[in-house]
Amino acid sequence: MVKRDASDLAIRGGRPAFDRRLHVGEPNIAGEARFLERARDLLQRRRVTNRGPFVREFESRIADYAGVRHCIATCNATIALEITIRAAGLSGEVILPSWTFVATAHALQWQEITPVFCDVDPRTYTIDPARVEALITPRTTGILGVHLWGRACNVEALTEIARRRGLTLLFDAAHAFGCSSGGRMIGGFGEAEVFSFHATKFLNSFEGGAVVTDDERIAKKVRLMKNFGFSGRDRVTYIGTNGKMSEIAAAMGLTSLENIDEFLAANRANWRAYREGLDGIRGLSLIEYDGREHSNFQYVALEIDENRAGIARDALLEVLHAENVEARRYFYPGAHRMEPYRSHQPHAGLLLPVTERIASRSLSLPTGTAVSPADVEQICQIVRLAVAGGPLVPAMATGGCLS
Ligand code: T4K
Repeated sequence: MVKRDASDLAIRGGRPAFDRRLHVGEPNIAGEARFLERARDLLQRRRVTNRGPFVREFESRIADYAGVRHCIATCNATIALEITIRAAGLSGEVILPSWTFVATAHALQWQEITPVFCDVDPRTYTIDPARVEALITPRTTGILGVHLWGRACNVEALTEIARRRGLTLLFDAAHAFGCSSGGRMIGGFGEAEVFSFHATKFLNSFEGGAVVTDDERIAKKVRLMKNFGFSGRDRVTYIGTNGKMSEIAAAMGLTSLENIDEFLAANRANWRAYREGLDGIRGLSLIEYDGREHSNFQYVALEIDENRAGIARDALLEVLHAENVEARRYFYPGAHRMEPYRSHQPHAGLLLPVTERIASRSLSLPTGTAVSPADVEQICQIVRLAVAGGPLVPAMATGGCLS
C-alpha cells in the first residue's frame, strides 16, 4: 500500500471547504431569550451565588432527570470529582482508565492518591473489568470508572468486582448526562457519579458540574465540603473548599435543560450523517451507539487504521484542519503519558496496549447544534478523499464545495 502524508493532500492555494472553523466542543446554545430573562431576574434579586433559587431548581431538575435522590451542583466537574473522592474516603491507590481526560487522574493525584491506570476494552474504549482485579493491591481503596463519549462503561461488572473486593466505586460521568446503562439512567450507579456541564458538554452551564448519588451520607458530606465545610453559620465540620455553582451558571443550565431535546436531535442526526457518509471507507471505524440505551451522542469518535486507510491519523487531522475542520485527538497521548504520571510511572504503557493503540488512531469530529448534517456530509467527503488520496485541490479551488 502506498503511504501518503498530509503534504500530498492538504489544500494549496485553494479555499478551505468551510468558511468558518468547525470545532469539536462548540457549545449547544438555545433559548437565548429565556436565559436573558433569568439573568435579569438574578440581577434584580441580587442573589448571584451561594445556593440561590436557580441552583436549587437546577439541582432538583438534574436529580429528576437522572433518577437520583441527591444532586449537588458544583462550579465544574473536576472540583466535583475531588470533593466526591474525599467525601467517599478514598486514599492510597485508585484504579481508573488512562483513556480519559486528564482531569480524572488529576482529581486523585491532587489528594495524593495514586491513580493506577487500567487498560480499556478494545470494543468500547472504556475501562476493561477483566483487567481491574490484577491491579488491586492492599493499598487499593476504590475504582473510578469513566463513562466515555456518551456510552456507559461496564457498570455491572465493575459493581460486582467492587462489592466482592470491598472497594468504593465512583464514576466520572462527565460525558454521560442523559445516557443510560441497562436501561437505567446514569447517575445512581456506584457510591456517586459526577457530571460535567462545561461549555463543551452536551448540556452546558458555561462552567459547571454536579455530584449525583442515592447515598445520603455522601450527599451530606459533599454538600458541606463544596461550601468550605460549613454546617451552620459559624460552624465548620469538615475540611472544605469552594465548589459552588453560581446563579448565572445555573440559569444557563436550566435553559439548556429546557432545550435538551433539540440538542439530542442535532447530535443524533449528525452521528447518523457521519455513519452514512463514512460508510464503507476502508480502515475507518466510527463509534457505535447501542440503540437500546439512552445516549447523548456527544462525541463522534473515529478510529483510523493507517495500514488499511493508507493515511495516518495525524495526517488526516492536518487535512481536516486545512479545511477548517478542527478535529481533536481526544485523549491523546493518554493520561499515563502526561505529567506527573509519566515521571511517576514511566513503564505504565506496558500494561496499556489497547490504550496505546487507540491513542495513535483516535480522532473526534465536530458535532452539536453548531454543526448541521450538511456540514457533516462535507466533512465525510473530505475524509473519503483523504483516505482515497483523491483530487482535493481542484474541488476546493472552485468555491470551497466538494460536491
Ligand atoms: N472528566 C472527563 C472525562 C472530561 O472529559 C472532563 C472535561 C472532566 C472530567 C472535567 O470536567 P470540567 O472540570 O471541565 O467540568 C475541554 C473541556 O475544557 C473539558 O471540560 C472537557 N472534559 C475536555 C474533553 O474538553 P480542552 O482543553 O480540549 O478545551 P478547549 O478549550 O480546547 O475547547 C475545545 C473546543 O471547544 C475548542 O476547539 C473550541 C470549542 N469551544 C470551547 C469553549 C470553551 C467553543 O467553541 N466555545 C467555548 O466556549 O478541554
